[in-house]
Parts: sequence; structure tokens; C-alpha cells
Amino acid sequence: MLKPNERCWCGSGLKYKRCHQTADAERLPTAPAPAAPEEKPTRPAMTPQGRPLVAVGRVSPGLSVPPEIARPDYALFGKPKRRFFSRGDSNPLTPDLLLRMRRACKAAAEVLDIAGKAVRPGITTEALDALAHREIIARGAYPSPLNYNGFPKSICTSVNEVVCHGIPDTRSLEEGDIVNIDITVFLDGMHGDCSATFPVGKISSAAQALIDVTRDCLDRGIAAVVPGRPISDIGRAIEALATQHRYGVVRAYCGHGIGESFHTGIYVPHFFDRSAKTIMRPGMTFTIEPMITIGSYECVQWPDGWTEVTTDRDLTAQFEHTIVVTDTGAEILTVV
Ligand code: EYF
Ligand code: CO
Ligand code: CO
Repeated sequence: MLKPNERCWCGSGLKYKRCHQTADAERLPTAPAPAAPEEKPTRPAMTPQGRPLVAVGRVSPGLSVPPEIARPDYALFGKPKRRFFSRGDSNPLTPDLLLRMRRACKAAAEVLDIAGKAVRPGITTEALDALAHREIIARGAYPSPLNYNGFPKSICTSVNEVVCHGIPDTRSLEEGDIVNIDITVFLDGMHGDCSATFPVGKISSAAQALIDVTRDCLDRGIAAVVPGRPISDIGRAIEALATQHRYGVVRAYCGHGIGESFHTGIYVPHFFDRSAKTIMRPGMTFTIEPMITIGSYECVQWPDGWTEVTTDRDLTAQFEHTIVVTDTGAEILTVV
């Protein structure tokens, strides 16, 4: 278990006691079945005041994983074990672990590529989940989000104003939507995590500009990875570009260390946070995953307890890679 003053496992950057400690205590022990109730509405539209309006999709039960696939420690009961021995904060991966990490990251990138190509008007986000789930299993991997702290599905699909952790459901994507697909797989004992935002059919020029700048923000963040420099350099670079375009940078969710655990102790803010003093060292692996908004960068959670939306319900986009710090900069691991 995390100590109250440690950073929360969810990547918020907040102390555990200020974030998920209470919710975790209420959830324990976690039931093994990750599925949400069939008829429960899960995508209510909200008023600007945060009041649920309508329900749009239903969440079907999570898909099963064949017994021969190796699972992470939380797969059965939902709670990741605290790995005091894991190469968490500043400890670089060994060459063997890095080799395994490369395999996991490549598999994640391949599945993201396949799922992204399936995006079109009329497809449901649960169909994208089923497709990604099948492709992950076909690679001998486990879909890392499935039952991670009780998460009910194999991937996250975040549409329009959804910042992150959107749950695939029966809602069909519509022409003009944008959708972020976030894939993490557990393969060879390692997690690899990546995401991209895709247009659904023809989208507005404002939505396209947001997608393009968000991708550029990720590239700028990666370019700011320099061994010996503080990790706050990444957020400084991302925030500078986003601000130039008058966009917001989400603060509530950040990049994270990754490896044998889905989330290790490394905290990677996408805005300039002078408290992010971790010095980047060769062999460190973490994600950079800026969430950029057209309007407010503040988030609010749906009553489903997972889905994060912008408070003003304006559009948001995200791209994510898992990287390793090299002797000279960063190498992107989540590539096909
Ligand atoms: C309110 C989860 C979500 N957490 C993080 C669990 O790093 C990730 N994406 O890049 C990431 C993905 C998922 C994830 C998928 C499920 N979770 C737990 C608690 C709260 C929450 O959202
Ligand atoms: Co991700
Ligand atoms: Co991530």
C-alpha cells in the first residue's frame, strides 16, 4: 500500500491522501468481476454546472483473457501490489528488462495502429475495445487496463470533451467526433503504453488544429528529454507550445514511470512544475502523454467514477508514447 504522503498511483501528481486513498479504502476488497452493471447509464451528458443530463452508452462486461496469457498482479483482484523493489523512481532498467520492454511497447504500438485504422463513423467504442483486445491477446499479451484498480475494459476510448479514461461502450462514433484510443499491454513482464487521437470522418478545422498541436506538444516534450536535466523541462516545453496556441494543458493527469509496473514513482507533469526535480538518467522509462484543451484545462469526473471531462465540455486531445532516456536524449519505444 502507498503511504499517505507518497504520490498517488493514478498519475495525478497529488499526494495519495489527497487523491485515491479514501476511494481505495472504500473499494477494498475488489471484486474479481470487472464488468459494470449492464443497464447502468455510463455516458451522461452534463450541464456546465456538472449535472448529469442524458445517458448515451451502456458498458458490456469486460472480455476474457485466455488462461495461458501471463497476467499482471492486479488482474484478479484489481489492486496492484506496491513494488518496493521495482525500478521505480530513478533506477534505470537493466539491458534485459529494456529488451522485454521494447517487445511490450512494440506490441502496444501495433495494436494502436490497427485500432486507429478502424475508426470511422458508426463504429462503437466497444467494438474498438473488442478489436484491440483480440489483437493484444493474439500477441500473447494482457490488456493492462483490464481490472487495473477495477477498470472494466481493455482500452480507454475518450471522445471529444473526454480528457482520459473513457470507457468503451455502445455509443457509435459520429462524423465530426475526435477519439483518443489509449492502449497499454503487459508482455514479457513489462507494460508498454501509448495513445493517439483520431478524427472520425470529416472534422472541423478547429478540431484538426487541436489534434495537430497536441501531437506537436508530445514531440516537443520528447525533444526536451536530456540526461542530467530535471524532468520539469518536459512540461516547460509542452506548456510553451500549447500557450503559444492559446490552448490549455491538463494538470490533473500526468505522464508516469512505467516498466514492470503500469505506473511507477516517476511523475511527468506536462506543464512547468518546479517541484518535478527528478533528474533524467539513461535507462529510465516513462510516458509523456499531454492532454491539451481548446478551453479550460480543468477536469471533472463523470458519476461512473472513471471518465474525466473538461469542465467547459470543450474539445481535448491527447497523444502518448513510452520512452527510454538514452545517453543523448530519448528513444521512443512505442513504435511499430
Ligand atoms: C479516473 C484508473 C483510471 N490509469 C492510467 C485506471 O496511464 C494511463 N494511460 O496513459 C492510464 C490508463 C488507465 C488507467 C486505464 C485505466 N486506468 C484508475 C483510477 C482512476 C482512473 O481514472
Ligand atoms: Co496510455
Ligand atoms: Co499512461
